[in-house]
Amino acid sequence: MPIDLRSDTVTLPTPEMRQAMFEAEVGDDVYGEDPTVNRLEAMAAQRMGKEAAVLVASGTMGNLVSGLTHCQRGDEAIIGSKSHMLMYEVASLAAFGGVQMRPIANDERGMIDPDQVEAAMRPVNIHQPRTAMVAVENTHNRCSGGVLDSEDVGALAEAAHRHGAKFHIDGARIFNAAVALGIPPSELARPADTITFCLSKGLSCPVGSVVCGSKETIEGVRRHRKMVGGGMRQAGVIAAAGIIALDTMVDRLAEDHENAKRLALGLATLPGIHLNATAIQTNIVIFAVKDRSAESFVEALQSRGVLAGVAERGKVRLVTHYGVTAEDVDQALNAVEAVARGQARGRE
Ligand code: TLP
Repeated sequence: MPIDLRSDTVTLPTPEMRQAMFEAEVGDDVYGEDPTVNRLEAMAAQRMGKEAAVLVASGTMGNLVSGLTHCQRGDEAIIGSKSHMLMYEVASLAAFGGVQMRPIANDERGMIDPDQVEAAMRPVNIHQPRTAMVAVENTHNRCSGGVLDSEDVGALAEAAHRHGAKFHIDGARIFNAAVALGIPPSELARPADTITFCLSKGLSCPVGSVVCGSKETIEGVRRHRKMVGGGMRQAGVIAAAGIIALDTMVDRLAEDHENAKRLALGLATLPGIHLNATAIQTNIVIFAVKDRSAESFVEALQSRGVLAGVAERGKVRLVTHYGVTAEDVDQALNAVEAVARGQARGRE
């Protein structure tokens, strides 16, 4: 079996999840009659300190239906230049919502500068779109799992709200951020009008994400979920795994963070590999390779039993998760070393 470090999306459900899915009490969720979905949504809202929540098929759908709820056609949304919403969601909010996406540079940690957000806010002017939403990502995927703290999100929310825009958090990995900071996720979600988090990544569920917000906002999100075909029926089989995830899989994310740190510190000692290992706070490690493409590096790793991903040009991504042990990390480091040294000798 290869060591699969491509993503935490490859995690498999735990035996307890499978059992809970098998036994789940279900009903038609579009009628609001699935007791297991209702339970998960109540739990999720409570964890995020919000009034309400709605289960969606994926993180991508959660971000889309949140954006559709906050923005009208012809509006503008301010987002990070390296954000998942900009890079990897097939321009869904532009395509389906007619929303113009306005990127602002993410720093190394995934933060965007609140002053730059302020400066990008549109004045009321007949020539210009309305700034309807500011969205940030926490943790930040393309910024090596970087974490925003309560002060960061507070400052961005304030900038948005001062100008009448809504504040959305793509919290696909918000539990990783909360565990890294040692605070409840509700503290990070507090200033957000909507927050999406994924059950299907480090929390190891087979499918599902949740959008949380005020009762009124979530009614809008639920309506847009239906519009994009995301109204599911006996979705309790999905929600059952989500309940187990929230109960049993959050605290253990600290292990993934330790493994990522171990991996990063090991990588930093290898020739031809560049990263700031001390900056790794959560479960995503991105490193640059010199004098060869990230694609060929990933291919060479694969032949040595390690699956990795390409983060961007010249950069390789490794993600630790529930299916990866400390021994796997050491083995992966050996494989990377062999590829890196082969590369240094021009042989791999
Ligand atoms: N990220 C995936 C890929 O799409 C890149 C991964 O392997 O990391 N927000 C963030 C920050 C994400 O990292 C992802 C998925 C999503 C949203 C979308 O979630 P899904 O895959 O459930 O649509």
